[in-house]
Amino acid sequence: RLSGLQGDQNRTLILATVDVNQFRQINMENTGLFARSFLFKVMCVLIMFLTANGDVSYSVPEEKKIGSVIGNLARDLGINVKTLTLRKARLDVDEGSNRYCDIDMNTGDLIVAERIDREQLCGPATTCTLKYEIIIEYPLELHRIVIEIIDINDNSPAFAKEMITVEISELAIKGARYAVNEAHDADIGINCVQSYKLKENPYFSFLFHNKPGQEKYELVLEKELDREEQKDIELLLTAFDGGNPQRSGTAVIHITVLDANDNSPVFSRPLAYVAENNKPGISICSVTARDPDWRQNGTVLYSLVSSEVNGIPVSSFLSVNGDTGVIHAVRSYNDNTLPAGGTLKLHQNDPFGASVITLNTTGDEEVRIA
Ligand SMILES: [Ca+2]
Ligand SMILES: [Ca+2]
Ligand SMILES: [Ca+2]
Ligand SMILES: [Ca+2]
Repeated sequence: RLSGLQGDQNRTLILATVDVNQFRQINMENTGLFARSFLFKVMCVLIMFLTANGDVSYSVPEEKKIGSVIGNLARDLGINVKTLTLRKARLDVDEGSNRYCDIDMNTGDLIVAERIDREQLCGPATTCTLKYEIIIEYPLELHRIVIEIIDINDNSPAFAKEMITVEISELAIKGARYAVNEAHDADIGINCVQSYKLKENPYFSFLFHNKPGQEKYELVLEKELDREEQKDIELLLTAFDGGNPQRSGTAVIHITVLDANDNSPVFSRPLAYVAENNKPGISICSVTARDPDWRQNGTVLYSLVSSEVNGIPVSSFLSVNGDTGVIHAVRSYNDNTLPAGGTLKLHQNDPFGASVITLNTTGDEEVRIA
C-alpha cells in the first residue's frame, strides 16, 4: 500500500507496476533483509517520480506557423530527450479530433502541428486553452499539458450591413436619437471594437456607450433637418478596435429625410392682367403656384374664395379651374361692374394652410391679379 504518497493536486499521477509473482517469489525465497531492501527501493523510485513531475502550461499566439515551437516539453518535464522515442512519448488525442500540436521527438519541443484559429476554437470566450495528456512509457507516466491560446488582432470590426438606412422626419427636433446596429469584431478584449467615429457633418453626432448592459450606439441630431433643402444625407461611420496595428470597418448610413407638410403654396408671379369686356366663357389668364413639399403635401388646388363685389358674388364674374389655375370669365364685365378697388380672392387648397392672392380691378382695361 502506498497510502500517504499522493502528491498535491497539481502533481501528475504516476502509475508504477511491480510484478506480484516476482515479488512473492522473492518474498518466499528471501524472507530476510533482501526482500525488505527491494521493497524500499521500489518505494523510493515512486516517491521520486511523484515529486519530480507536474503539469506544464504554455501560452502561444493563435495563427502561428506550423512547426513553431510552443515550448520544450522534455526539459519542462525533466525527461531526457534521447529517451522520448524509446519511451513512446505521445500526446493523447481522441481519434478524429484535431491535433493542433505535436512533439518533436528529436528536440523534445512541443510544436504547432495545425492552424490554430482562436476565433474558430473558442469564439467570444475570454480564455481559450488546449488541454492534452502526454503519455510516456517505461515507466508509464501521464502529464497534463495546458496551452493557452493568445488572441491576435486578425479580425477587423465589421457592420452587419455596409449600408445602413434610416428614415427621419424633417420635423425631428434637435437632440433626437436614432439607434443603429453596432459593428462586431471576432477578436476579444482590446482587439475587439473600442471606438466609433462619425465623419464630420453638420447634422449628426454619434453616441457610443460600451458599459456592459447599457450599450448605446446612437445618432444624435445636432441640426434640424429640412427635406426641401436636403432630402438625402450620407454619413460615414467607422468602428475601430484597440489592437496593434489597429483595424477598422466602415458603414455608410443613408438618411432619408421624410417630408412633412411644412410649406404653403406660393404663386409664381406677383401680377396678372386681364382685359375687361370679355365674352362669357373665354379664358382670361392662368395662375400657378408651387409648393416644395412632397406629393400630397405639395399638391396645389385652386379655388375662388367666396366673396362679393357690389353685392354680387365674385363667382358670377370669374371661375378658376381647380387643377390648372386657368381663370375664365363667367360673364362679360367692365370696370363699372367689377369696379376699381373691388377684390377677388383666389386661394390654393393646401392642407397645411391656404395662400391668398387678390384680384384688384385697375379701373381701366385690366383686372389685376396680385
Ligand atoms: Ca483573433
Ligand atoms: Ca480586431
Ligand atoms: Ca405643403
Ligand atoms: Ca416639407
